[in-house]
Amino acid sequence: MIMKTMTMKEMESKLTDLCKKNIADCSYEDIYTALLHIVDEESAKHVQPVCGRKLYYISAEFLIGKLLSNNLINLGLYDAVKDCLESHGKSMAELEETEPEPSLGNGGLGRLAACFLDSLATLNLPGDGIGLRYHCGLFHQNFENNLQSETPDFWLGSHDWAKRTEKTYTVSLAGKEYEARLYQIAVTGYEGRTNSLNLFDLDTIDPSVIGDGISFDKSDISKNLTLFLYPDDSDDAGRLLRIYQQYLMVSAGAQMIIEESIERGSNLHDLYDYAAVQINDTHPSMVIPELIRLLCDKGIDFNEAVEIVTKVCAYTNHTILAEALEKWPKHYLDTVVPQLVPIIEKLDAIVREKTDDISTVIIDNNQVVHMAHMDIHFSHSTNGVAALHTEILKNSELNNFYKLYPEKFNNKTNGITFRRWLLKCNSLLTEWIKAHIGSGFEKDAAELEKLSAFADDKTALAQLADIKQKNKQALADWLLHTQNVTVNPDSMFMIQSKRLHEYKRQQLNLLYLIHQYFEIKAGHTPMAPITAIFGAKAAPAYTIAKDIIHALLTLSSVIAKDPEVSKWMQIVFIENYNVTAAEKMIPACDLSEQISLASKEASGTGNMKFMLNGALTLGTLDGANVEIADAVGRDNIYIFGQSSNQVIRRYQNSDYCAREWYETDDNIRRAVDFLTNDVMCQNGLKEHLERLQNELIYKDWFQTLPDFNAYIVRKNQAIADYASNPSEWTKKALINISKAGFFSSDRTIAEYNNDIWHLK
Ligand code: 26V
Repeated sequence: MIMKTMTMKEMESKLTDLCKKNIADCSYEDIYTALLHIVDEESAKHVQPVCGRKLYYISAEFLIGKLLSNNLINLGLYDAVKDCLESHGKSMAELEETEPEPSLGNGGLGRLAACFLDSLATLNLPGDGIGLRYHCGLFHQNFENNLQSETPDFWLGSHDWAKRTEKTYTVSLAGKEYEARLYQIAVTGYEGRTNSLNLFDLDTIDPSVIGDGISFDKSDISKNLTLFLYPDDSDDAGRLLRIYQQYLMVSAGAQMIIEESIERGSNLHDLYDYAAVQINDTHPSMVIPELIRLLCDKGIDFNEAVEIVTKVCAYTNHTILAEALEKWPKHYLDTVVPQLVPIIEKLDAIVREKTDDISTVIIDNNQVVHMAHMDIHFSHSTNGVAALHTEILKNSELNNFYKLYPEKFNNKTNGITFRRWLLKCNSLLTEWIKAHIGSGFEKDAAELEKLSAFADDKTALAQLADIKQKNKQALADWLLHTQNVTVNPDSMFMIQSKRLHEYKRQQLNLLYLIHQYFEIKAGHTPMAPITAIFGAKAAPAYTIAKDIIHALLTLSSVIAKDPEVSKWMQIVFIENYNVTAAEKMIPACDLSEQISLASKEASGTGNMKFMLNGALTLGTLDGANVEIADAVGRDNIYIFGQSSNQVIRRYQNSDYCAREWYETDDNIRRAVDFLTNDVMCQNGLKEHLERLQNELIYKDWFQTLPDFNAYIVRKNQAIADYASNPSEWTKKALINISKAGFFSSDRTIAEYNNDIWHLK
């Protein structure tokens, strides 16, 4: 049982006092505001003094999602609030709709940061987040005429979780001084301590500089600096703005770290005993030279400052995609942060002194600054986020660094918080688990293993199947309510939800669906009706990603209009996919699509959420899929496609030619040709469909075509298994749930702490 800290009656009288009226007469807005107050009061009781070292997790993204229910669960107040509302004819679901979602992240990297904060607080570890208070989170995605368009997402209302403080830090940007104001969001642990997410902002931000859609005047940083998460970086002004944002976060954060450490007794020579800094990808990398600069200002010798900072900082790499590793022309830094440039130059000189290997320098011979290189040289730890990813870093992408510093490299396989991704989003499954193995798994996720004792228990399996069915019905209801889409809950739900990127290969799924369309037309119907559900936003300037969305939406219209096909398959593309949508989709999924090109997905975390909620994975041996496959065994997962070694070899030899595959394989040609046939062009835009078709035939950077036939075979096998032996399918789902414990972010954070941070 979740620990309860207030009875229903106590909650009722508290809410009535705060709202000054009967609960039945309150609006949801009244109740939400009162609960914000109660959560504040309760979470303040769990703030604890820091003993010894404190962690600062610096990240440009914290994709926290809605906080109310999660905080209530973590504080043991959820049941009291739920019962109280229900006794007055009100529902938690409607209350949740009142809260705007803070979408302060793009995808996995930001969501991981949010899961980590939850686990730090739950494990009673002193660890705060440092980031930015964006006024608009990730854009709101709209579909019109089967095309994505973007509008700003203003999440800040009159009542939100980020509390303004009186604390400000002066930050110098392009030689001018700005005041970074600290806002704080309380992070409540599950029966644990309260930490803080520290978000910086300027008081002078002015939303009136926003023009059409999400365009805005980029000239005046005092008005636009924290207006948007990751502004468009397709031009110089956008890229410069990104550096301005990063430095605001890093400089205010570094000042805060030093100030807090001094307050707790540090003389700065011993900063390592007071602070650990985890750099989440390269966006916060400037914290290294900034900390060195601040220490030198306090009278510490440069070489000692470098040593101190190297001991304090650790770096996490989240991708091997070269285009995602930040490198800035040095003249950008000359403009934005001239105070850091001499320090970065000195660091580069140290590297050049240490090694002749030009591939590891910080400032290369074209005057480009490599942020990841600075991180690896001047921090004590570099980690990848899944076993395969770390091996690829060590053996290929960062091999030259690994040879220099083998001791720095380590793996930390990602995890997810079970509070949000099980307790909050799937109460039926949570109750079922408790009824079978007790509630120990809430604190120790490894206890889920005990479920394996029920793998052949017919009653338990029937209940589990019933829960999945109810969750599918709930998703169907939600889709009707929010998107006006009707789906058949008796069909098989196969879900691919994640950012839209060619390496994640939503286009492979698209080609499969076209293939199915042909098969159904030819009378070869699938063994069960299928519903393919997508959730994905494409970066506003990423043309091909938007073309893939267009093709999927167009195909969805084509199928919907064709009764012969729509009996058997439906495509649903959920508009504006976000954490809230994920919480509805994941519990309802039968088949989880994790089909990236092997070697390209660093880890994935959606794969873990689906598994925990009893979906089976259809995936390549990529990222954490490899570890999921090892955990559940090959009978309980559908693996297909080239291996990462095959892919890496193909890239090395440059011997992949998409056109040859297209010309020699009938299945491939039939599906690719369909993209621009008459029926598609009547429902969509030829220019977009043709561009995608040409991309697939002449480029296909992420090798969709070589995996196509293997994907069809495995996916059809999954459909056949699902349809022909439901109880065997549910048994596989049970085994997946029972093996999900390893993927708890509590385990990940415990490993970071044992190996890197050493917090008490
Ligand atoms: C960023 C960009 C930006 C420019 C264009 C292409 C591109 C492609 C990928 C990225 C990803 C940046 C880092 C990132 O978000 N990595 C994700 O981190 C997750 C948490 O560790 C992990 O589960 C995902 O596999 C990984 O993609």
